[in-house]
Amino acid sequence: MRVDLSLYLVTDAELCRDAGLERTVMDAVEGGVSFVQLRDKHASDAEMIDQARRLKAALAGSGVPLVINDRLNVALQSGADGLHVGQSDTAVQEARAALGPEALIGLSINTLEQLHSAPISLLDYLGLGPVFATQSKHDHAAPLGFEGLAQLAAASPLPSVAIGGLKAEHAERVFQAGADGLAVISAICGQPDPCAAARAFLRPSR
Ligand code: TZP
Ligand code: MG
Repeated sequence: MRVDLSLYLVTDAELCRDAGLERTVMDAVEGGVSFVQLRDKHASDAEMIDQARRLKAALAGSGVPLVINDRLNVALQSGADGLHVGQSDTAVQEARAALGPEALIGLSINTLEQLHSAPISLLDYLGLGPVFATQSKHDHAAPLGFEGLAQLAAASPLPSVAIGGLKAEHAERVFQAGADGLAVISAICGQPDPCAAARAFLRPSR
């Protein structure tokens, strides 16, 4: 399935707490977010299923897909569009078998070795990162910089989205590096105006 990864929002429950998760996501979509991943390391499965269902309903008709971070059972039970997994999460083969051919499945990649061992035919896209060190993910792998990102993007047979410490000012260099989009948490979640924060990625004021 073709996906628009150009501006990929990853949610953070803590950062979205004040404004509300749904409110933040919908404002960001109005500003141009093209893809949403629900990520919550602390919620119970039941809470996350509930959040995902509400987000999915809010996004209906927008054409913006919703995928779930890590938790296959949440993806299965919420009606989300798919799953994003890291290197040590549910195996892609298991996720594809459970979710079926139409689901969107993405995999995080930090090295060429990981890229070469990825089950490409079962995947829709790759997340490449972190580009920079970030406080939004505690145990993140070594930062790639734009050069490392370019190496991975050049070797990727799938659409790819860069992640990790990215701000609107990095958009041009990310696309120059060959990625198809930017994935962000803190540049949108917790910002006073998530709509404007998203817009800044699409229409840089330079
Ligand atoms: N995976 C690699 S870096 C990262 C994730 C989930 C966090 C990105 O957050 P931010 O705030 O955009 O740096
Ligand atoms: Mg993970």
